[in-house]
Amino acid sequence: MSINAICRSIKKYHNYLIVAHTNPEGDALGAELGFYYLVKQLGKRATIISDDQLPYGYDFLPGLQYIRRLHKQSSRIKFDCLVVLDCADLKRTGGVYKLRQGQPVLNIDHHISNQNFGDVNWVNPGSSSCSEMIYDLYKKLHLRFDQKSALVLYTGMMTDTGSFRYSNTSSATFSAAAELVQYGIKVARVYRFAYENIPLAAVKPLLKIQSGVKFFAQGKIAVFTIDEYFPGPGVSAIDLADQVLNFGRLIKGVEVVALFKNNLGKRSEVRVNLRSQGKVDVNKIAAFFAGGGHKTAAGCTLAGNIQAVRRKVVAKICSELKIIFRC
Ligand SMILES: [Mn+2]
Repeated sequence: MSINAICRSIKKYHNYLIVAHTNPEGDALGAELGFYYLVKQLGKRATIISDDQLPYGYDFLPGLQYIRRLHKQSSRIKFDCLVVLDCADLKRTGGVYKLRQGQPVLNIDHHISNQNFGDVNWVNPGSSSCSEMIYDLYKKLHLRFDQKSALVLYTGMMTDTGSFRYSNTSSATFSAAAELVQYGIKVARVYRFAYENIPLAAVKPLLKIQSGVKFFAQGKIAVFTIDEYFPGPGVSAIDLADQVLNFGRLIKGVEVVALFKNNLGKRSEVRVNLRSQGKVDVNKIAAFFAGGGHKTAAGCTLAGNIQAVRRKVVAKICSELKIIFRC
């Protein structure tokens, strides 16, 4: 199915419940708010809901206050259509998908591992970000941008492309960004807000995580761990994941970066984030452990203690590297 089927659905329904994945980042927030402004422009109703706290650094996004946190009363929210954004499967919404009582699901996503769980699915792994797909929807529906919608979509595209430098950045991404920038976006400011924003309280924990780096496969794998001593006061593990992963990518010769962290609240669960410089398909590795994502950025969640999970996942990455590099 395609963008046309999504457009037909958008014309049909009037009250949307919008959700993206837990551990939300720029693209999840950008796509949610972008879709929210889109349906508002059509004179329809919408609620955005998240089963997670918002990450720091995105306070500049207009409309964040519309994102409600999932709680017991959420079951009273009325909607006639559930829109799931930037999620490869329904479980990535946390508990939000359980609010559904037979309403149709629109699935809009750019993860290659998407399970096509929706009643209408539009999955485009060639798109840089879910936010870029929402941009395409505006164009297809002949809607106009304003400063708010432009800013949230630009931010989503910028963060999922690592500021327009990862391999998912296409000429279409640049065209979309070029158009959005015309709506008064201060690119240097947005970059600063999104990237140069490490809270003082996070600096020492971050340095500790970085100095705990371990290398495997002659330096081709860099492994970081966030465990006992973290999260520190006022800082959550989600907040630092991106900074740690980006640091790993800066190291010469590293092909795969892996970050292991105890899942918030659930000590027996470990969240694994994987990044590849392009040669290794980390989506394949994550899928082996029932996760998914993209070729160069993926994740999975495993039960067990952090050392045991780390051993298992690193062994799998090593075996993939052996096939590619014949080492
Ligand atoms: Mn995304």
